[in-house]
Amino acid sequence: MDLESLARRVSEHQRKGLAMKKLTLEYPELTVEQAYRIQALSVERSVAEGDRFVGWKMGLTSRAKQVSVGVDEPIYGRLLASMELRESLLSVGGLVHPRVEPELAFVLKEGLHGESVTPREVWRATECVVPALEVIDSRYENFSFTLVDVVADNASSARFYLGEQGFSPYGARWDEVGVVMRKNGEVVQTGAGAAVLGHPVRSVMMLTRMLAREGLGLEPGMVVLTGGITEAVPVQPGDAVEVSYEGLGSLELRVGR
Ligand code: 0L1
Ligand code: MG
Repeated sequence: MDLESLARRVSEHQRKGLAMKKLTLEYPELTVEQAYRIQALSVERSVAEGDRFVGWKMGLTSRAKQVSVGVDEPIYGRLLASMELRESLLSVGGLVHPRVEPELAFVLKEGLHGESVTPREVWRATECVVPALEVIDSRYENFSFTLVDVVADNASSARFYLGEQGFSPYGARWDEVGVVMRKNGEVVQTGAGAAVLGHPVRSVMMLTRMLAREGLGLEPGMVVLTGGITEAVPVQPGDAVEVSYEGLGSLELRVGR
C-alpha cells in the first residue's frame, strides 16, 4: 500500500474541501500507525509548499465522542499556520461540513517530551491558557468514519481561532470553567473544562505521552488545542456563534461564504 499516494489524496480533499469515501472501504487493513503516517506525510506536503507547523490538537477527548467512534483513547492531529483564523470570521469556502467546538488552548514556552510528564511539568512549560474555538471538518462523506480514517484525515482539523487574551496557567481551575455556546442567540451547548479527560491538563500530558511513543514531542511556542468542551455544532453561512467562558470573557465567530 502506497501511503504517500493516500496522503496526497487526503491533502487534495482537505485543500479543495471535497468529500471523499472512507480510506478503509478501499483498504480495510490500514492500521492506526499507518494512518498517523498518512497524517504526517500530508502535513509535510503542506509544509514543503510553504505552510508552517504550529502545534497539535487532541480529539475524541470526551467519553461521548469516544463512544461514537468506538474507541477508548483520544487521537491527535497537527495544526498548521494556515488553519489559524486571524479575525472572527469563518469562511466556509474550502470546507465540507464545518462544525465549531469550544476548547481551551495551551501555548507553550518550553518543550515537553517523554512518556511520564506530570501536571507540574505541564504548568511550568505553559506560557498561557487561551479560550479557543476549533472548527472541525471531516473530509469523509456524511461525517462518517472509523478511527483509522479520522486519524489519516488529521483528526478532522480544519481551522482554529484563539482569543486575544491569554491567562496564567495558575489563573483558574480549568476543569471548573463553565462554557455556554450560543448559535444565532440560542443556547445550543453548555459544558465545563472537566469534559476534557477530567481536566484539560491531562490532555497535554496524554498528547506528550502519545508523541513520545513516536519519538516526537512538544516544542516551545507551540499551541495545543486540548479538546472539545461540548459537542461540535454544525454551522453555515449567516450563522453567528458566541461562546462565553466563565470568568474569561467570550469569543464570537461569524460564518460567511
Ligand atoms: O476535535 C475533535 O474531537 C474531533 C476529532 C475527530 C472526530 C470528529 O471529527 O468528530
Ligand atoms: Mg477539537
